[in-house]
Amino acid sequence: MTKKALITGVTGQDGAYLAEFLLKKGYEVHGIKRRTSLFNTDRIDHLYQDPHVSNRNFILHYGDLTDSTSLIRIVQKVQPDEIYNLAAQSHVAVSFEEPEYTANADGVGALRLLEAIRILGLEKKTRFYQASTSELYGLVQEIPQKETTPFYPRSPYAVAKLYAYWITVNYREAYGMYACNGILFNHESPQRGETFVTRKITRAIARIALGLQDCLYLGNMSALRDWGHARDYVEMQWLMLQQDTAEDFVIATGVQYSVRQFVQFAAEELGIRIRFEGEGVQEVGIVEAVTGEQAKCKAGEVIVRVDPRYFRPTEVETLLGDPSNAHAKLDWKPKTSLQQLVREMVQADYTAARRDSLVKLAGFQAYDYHE
Ligand code: NDP
Ligand code: GDR
Repeated sequence: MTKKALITGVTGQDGAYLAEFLLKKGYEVHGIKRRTSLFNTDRIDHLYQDPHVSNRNFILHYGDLTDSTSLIRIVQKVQPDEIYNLAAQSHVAVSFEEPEYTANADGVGALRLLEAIRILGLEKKTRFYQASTSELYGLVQEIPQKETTPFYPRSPYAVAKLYAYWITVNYREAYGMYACNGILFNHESPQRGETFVTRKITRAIARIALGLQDCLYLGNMSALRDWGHARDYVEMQWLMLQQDTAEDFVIATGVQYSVRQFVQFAAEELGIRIRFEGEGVQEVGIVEAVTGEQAKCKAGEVIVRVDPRYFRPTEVETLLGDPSNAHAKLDWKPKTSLQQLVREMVQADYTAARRDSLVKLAGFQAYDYHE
C-alpha cells in the first residue's frame, strides 16, 4: 500500500525539501498551502503536477493553521499515515510584531491538527511530527543543549512553539498517539527565506560583488548559531516517524559559528576578504582584499554596517546542539558541512544576481526589495 503523507507548510523551505524526499520514497504527498494574492509555490514548482491528470502523487489543498474546519476537512479527505506539521509564522523578529497571530498559528495550530486526528478517530493510524525548535532553549541553561536541557523561550515565537511542544507530548501520553517533536537547530539552504540572516548575507554578498548593492545592514553579529543544511534535516523528520515508539530528538551539527564569521565565509567564496572593526553600532565590515575576478568592490570599502532596527527586544545569543541521541538511536549524522552549505548558498545567489545584472544591462528595471 502506498503511504500517504500530509505536509503543512509545504510551500516553505523544509516543506519543499521534505515533499521531494517523500516523493522519491514512493509516498503519495499531500500539502497544505494557504491562499495568497500572488503564487507562493516557487519552491515546489518543480514537483507540480497538473490537477487535470489522474494518478497524481503530489496534491495541494487550500487550508490554514488558524482554521480548524479546513484542517479537519483535509485530514478527513486524505486519511494520512503521517502528518508533518511544518507550517508556522517562523520569523523570530516578526513574532515581536505579530505575537497574537504567531501564537495562533504556531501554538494553537499544532493543537488543531492533533484534535483533527482525534476527532476523526485516527489516533492509531496517523503519526504526527511537530517542527519544534532550538529557540525553546532561548536563554540557555546548559551548553551544548540536549533533549533534557530546560527550556527558557525568549520570543513570542518561542513561547508559541513551547505550547506546541508540550501539547504534542501531552497528546502522546494522554491518547497513546504516535506524536513527536524534532527539536531542530537552525538549518538553511538556497531555498531559505530571504529575511533570515544566512540568506540575507549570501544574497547581499553576491549582489555587492556584482555592483548591484552597496552595503549589507545587520543586527547582532555576535549571535552564535549551529547551522545545518535543510536537505539533511528533513531526512531526520521522516526517520523520527519510522521508529517503534515516538520520541523527541535534538537535531543539530554540534558546531557553532557567529553571524560575523558567516559573513566572512560567504565573502571568501567570491574572493572578498572582510575585516571587522569597531564595536556595537559602530562596527563595520571593511573589504581587506579582493582576489576573485568577479568581485567589483575594492579594498577599503565598507560593505557591512550595523543597523539597530535588526536588534531584538530579547535575543538568543548562543545555540549549540548535542545530537548524540539522534546519532545513537537513529544512526543519523548531517552530511553537509557549514563550508559546503555556504558555498551552495552563495553560488545560487550569485547566479540569481547575475541574472539581475543582465536584466539591468538590457535596459529593464531590476527591482531590489530587501528588509
Ligand atoms: P518557512 O518560513 O520557510 O515556511 C513556513 C511555511 O508555513 C510556509 O509554507 C508558509 O506559507 C506556511 N505557513 C505560515 N503560516 C501559515 C498558516 N497560518 N497556515 C498554513 N501555513 C502557514 O519555514 P521553514 O521551512 O524554515 O521551517 C519549517 C518549520 O520548522 C517551521 O515551523 C519553523 O518554525 C520550524 N523550524 C525551522 C527551523 C529552521 O532553521 N528553518 C529550525 C527549527 C524549527 P507561505 O509560503 O505562504 O508563507
Ligand atoms: P533565528 O534565525 O532567529 O535563529 O530563527 P535568523 O536567521 O532570523 O537569526 C539568527 C541570528 O542572527 C541575528 N541577526 C539577524 N537576523 C536576521 N534575521 N536579520 C538580520 O539582519 C540579522 N542580524 C543579526 C539574529 O539576531 C539571530 O541572533 C531561525 C528560524 O528559522 C526559526 O523559525 C527557527 O526556529 C530557528 O531558526 C531555530
